[in-house]
Amino acid sequence: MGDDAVLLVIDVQNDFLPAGALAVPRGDEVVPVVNRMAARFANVILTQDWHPAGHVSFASRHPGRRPFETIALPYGAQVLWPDHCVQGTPGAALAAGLDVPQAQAVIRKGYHAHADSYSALLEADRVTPTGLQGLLRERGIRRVYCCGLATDFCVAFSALDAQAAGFETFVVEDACRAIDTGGSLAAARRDLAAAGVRMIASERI
Ligand code: VGL
Ligand code: ZN
Repeated sequence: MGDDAVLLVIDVQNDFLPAGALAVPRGDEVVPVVNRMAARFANVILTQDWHPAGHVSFASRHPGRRPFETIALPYGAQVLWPDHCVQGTPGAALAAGLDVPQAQAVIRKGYHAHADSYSALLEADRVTPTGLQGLLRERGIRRVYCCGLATDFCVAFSALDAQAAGFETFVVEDACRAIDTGGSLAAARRDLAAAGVRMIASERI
């Protein structure tokens, strides 16, 4: 792919693999697909979910609440998760099988204790930027190809924000896997289609 395209590899981290704290079913299957695809991109950027201990998205922080319940926070509805991707822990590390040494940047997100950030561009308060949009613009990027984990959360939110920011945005469907809780995958597919984000197969890139 040309200099104006980037492969955005979302949260391919140990905690999202089948043995991880917030296991995405068959999440490990994206790794070889991502490795193969990444070899064909001039630009590759990775993201890491990167929470402080006791993060507001952790069910363990909310007495009486269980993972996968939804609560209301000042910025809106928040799904509660098992503790995951705590800064500096093995679970937060990139998957060992990920083979993309050529990646040019790693964007960390979700590091503010009181706000989540599924999106690689904008936190859940919908106003705090991660800086990725500026990086992409300065680098002359026009097309963003999203892949990784999980389809219905961090991949979808990142793709929606990239498209809204004016990048031509794709989700590489076979290079993603979903959590699918409470209808989240169907909702994500609907939102992506409505926003004009295109689904594409890795073999067609
Ligand atoms: C994610 C839930 C919580 C993701 C991150 O990477 O999709 N999902 N934190
Ligand atoms: Zn998270």
